[in-house]
Amino acid sequence: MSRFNVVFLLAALLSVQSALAHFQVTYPGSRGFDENKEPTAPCGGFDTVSAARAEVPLKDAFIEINSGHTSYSYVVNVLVNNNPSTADFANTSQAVAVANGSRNYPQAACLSLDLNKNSAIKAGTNGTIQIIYNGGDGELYQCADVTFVDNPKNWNNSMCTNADGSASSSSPSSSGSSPSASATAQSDAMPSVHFGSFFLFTTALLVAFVIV
Ligand SMILES: [Cu+2]
Repeated sequence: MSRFNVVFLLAALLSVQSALAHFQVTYPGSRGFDENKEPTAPCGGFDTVSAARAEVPLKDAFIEINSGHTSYSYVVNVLVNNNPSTADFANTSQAVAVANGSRNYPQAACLSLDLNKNSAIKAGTNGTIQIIYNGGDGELYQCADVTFVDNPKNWNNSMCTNADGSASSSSPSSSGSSPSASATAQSDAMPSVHFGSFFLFTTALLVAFVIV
């Protein structure tokens, strides 16, 4: 194997690792996930509404994500619309924030939603939940197409967990203030490497040094 092939292979390995480390929506299901398209607004490269909608409760709703970054900020918007266009997502009278905050641990995180913040949300309305996530390598997007109801058929509260072991209550404070996650907010300016990629990068450099 030539030196250039080795270097190319290592570079390819690194970029795969980086892409896999963004974030995923684990509950309820995302409209679609492709790590390479995740930076594409408004829905990570998936512009067609899902045929199958998850039923989400009006009270104590949450989005569960799996984060590859150790430190990140997030905003969750809800649009009450059967089939929002890209322009609708950019319209702040339609895309209303129901959660925002930041976390300082990787993997599972439960993002509580305060659906009272969007007055268009009523029992029986269809909507799209947009998750905007920033782990330090730019904004990333995912969407979930849902129907809001009082008593969802298959909603599972036990899916709301936090990998740092912190309280996994899915209820936002009754005062309607920001979710408790904002209490842990820190500077997002902190340089953020992908989870595990620094180790891989170091190993790759050492291997390249030996082979070349
Ligand atoms: Cu990333």
